Amino acid sequence: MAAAAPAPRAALPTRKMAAAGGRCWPRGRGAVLLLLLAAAARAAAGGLLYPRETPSRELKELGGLWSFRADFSAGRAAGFAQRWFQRPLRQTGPVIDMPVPASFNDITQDPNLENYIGWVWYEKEVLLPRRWLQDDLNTRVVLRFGSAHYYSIVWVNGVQVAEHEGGHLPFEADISSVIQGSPGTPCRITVAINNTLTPHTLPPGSIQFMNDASRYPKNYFVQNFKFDFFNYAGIHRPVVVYTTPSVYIDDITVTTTSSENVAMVQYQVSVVGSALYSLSLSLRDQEGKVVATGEGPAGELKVLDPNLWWPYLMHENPGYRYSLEVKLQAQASGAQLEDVYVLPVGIRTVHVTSTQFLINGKPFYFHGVNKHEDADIRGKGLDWPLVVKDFNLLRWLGANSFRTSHYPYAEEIMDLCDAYGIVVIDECPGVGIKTAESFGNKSLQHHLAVMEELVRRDKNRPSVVMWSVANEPASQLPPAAYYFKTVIAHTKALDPSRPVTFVTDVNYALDHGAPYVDVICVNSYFSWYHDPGHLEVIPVQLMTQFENWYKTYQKPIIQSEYGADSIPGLHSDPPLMFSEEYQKALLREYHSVFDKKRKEYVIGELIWNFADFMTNQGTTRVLGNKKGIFTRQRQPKSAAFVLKERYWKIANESSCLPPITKSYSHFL
Ligand code: BDP
Repeated sequence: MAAAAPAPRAALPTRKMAAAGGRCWPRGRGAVLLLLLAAAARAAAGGLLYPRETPSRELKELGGLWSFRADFSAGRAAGFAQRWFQRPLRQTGPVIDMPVPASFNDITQDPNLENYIGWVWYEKEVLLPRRWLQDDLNTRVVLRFGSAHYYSIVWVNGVQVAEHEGGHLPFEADISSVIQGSPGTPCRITVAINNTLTPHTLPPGSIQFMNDASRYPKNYFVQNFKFDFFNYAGIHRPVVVYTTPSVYIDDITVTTTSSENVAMVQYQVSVVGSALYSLSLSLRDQEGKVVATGEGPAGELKVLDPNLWWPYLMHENPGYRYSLEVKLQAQASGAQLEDVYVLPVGIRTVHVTSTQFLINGKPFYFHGVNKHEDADIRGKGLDWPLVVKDFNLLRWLGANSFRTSHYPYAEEIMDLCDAYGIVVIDECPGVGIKTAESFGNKSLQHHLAVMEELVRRDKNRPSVVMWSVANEPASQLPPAAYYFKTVIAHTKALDPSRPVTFVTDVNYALDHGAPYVDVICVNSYFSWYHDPGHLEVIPVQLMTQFENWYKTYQKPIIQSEYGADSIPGLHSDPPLMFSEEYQKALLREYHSVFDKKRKEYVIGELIWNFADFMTNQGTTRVLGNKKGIFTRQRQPKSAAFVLKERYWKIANESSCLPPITKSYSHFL
């Protein structure tokens, strides 16, 4: 991009700098290390329950139009120098309307905003209910962001309340003391967001200055990264303000086991605000009947004849969830307080053997997709019509699973996976880790913190059956051994109940991370990136791939990516690359090998990709990546029908419910 201004040489502010109004930029290693330590500390602290309305909690959504201003100044730092957070944004200069949630990139006709790198500013003035604002020490008011890309600083009425590194995951701030005593006056929320990537962010990236004046304009710079999707930025997920009592349920952790006709739900509840409290729990089935009760911050609930949580197509009633109502009674400042939180709970088990993936003791075969959060205009912003359309397409296709390639998806999407029984491999934003620098200690510390945030967010979700800590890292580099050993051990310590993997495209004999995973997830693009046009190489190359991996590790294998680009409407027989026929033929060649190997140790196949998606511009990308079996507008290409036929066939073969298509006919 041609920048009128020098690029943000050091784009991430330290906490101190932000508190001081952001006048200085961190320079050396120390500043970033401090930042990472702070991130680690933040990630470890407290719970982050999804905000829900309950008898004790109120909620206000802040979606809609926000004021927006990108800082095009030299160094991108005018907003901090002029303290834009201290007054209404419109008084600092021209603002435009920006929808939230949405990426800002595709909303205007301005190519400089589409490709903008640096700080952008968002602002919303909100009238909060009077009862939240009275000087009432017993109400806590919390401002929560579902996600913002990538580095965020938040002020309320000019006072900094939050700072968060990383997109794709939620963060929140207690704003009670900042808003008290001003009923009737709108409260001003200002957010500064920076989308610059560094070698130590997830995903990693770097700013490159093009100093050759004979080839580039003055102050020209680009952002480099090694991942294949457009680097959308902005406030991508819902922003809400919600209340709790001042003594509140901070976190709940639930794990489940089951045998024969009995299930156990182990729970742990943490409370903040007082040591003088009592907790009672009741578990209700979908008819509202209480099936088990408990007391105190930790314990076990016994459920007789449980309705297990089953994946889609494995049971006639998939995605069964109980409701765990947690009730807190506490004393605070002489008052009796009550907090209530209701958590959906699915009872299911997950086990991995050397050849199988078992859900509730039954072999589970992943026949699914890889997705992206991506669509026209809204970019990566959460969009309900798109979300529901995608789930309808998934179920039409007969897909029972997806991987959240290559970052955690919105909580609202995860809720639907839980509800519909769509099984999830939950991936963190560890994509494009390709340089030795990104395997260093700074990056490692940050990766650990991100895994903490992800596990904290999704640990109670029955749909999540495995964590993926990265996609296609340079795991052939020697430092990858210690790096993945550490990240995987840390993830297992955070959550001993789920297997952990990362997705590799490195040769089985060179991969330093594979010894630490529970399931081998391997990507390959035979007859596409390798031997392009030669479909006949697939059977031998794919067979060799599987046998080598299995011989080396004796662990079950998922083909976590395979596919081919196709331009919808482009036809060729015999099949040539980029035609719909070639995409279909390539899939079929892969399928014939899967069919042999799934009788042995191959436990899944995930197509790349569910839908076409936007990428950086490049000579191999035609308005984005076209490996979707659906277009970006969610219309099926011919390959979608090939997969649909296959997935329903596999489901029928492996289901305990003959004939399964009958029970699910409404999706066909
Ligand atoms: C794989 C990556 C994925 C890409 C895909 C492709 O994991 O993110 O989009 O290749 O090139 O290597 O289509």
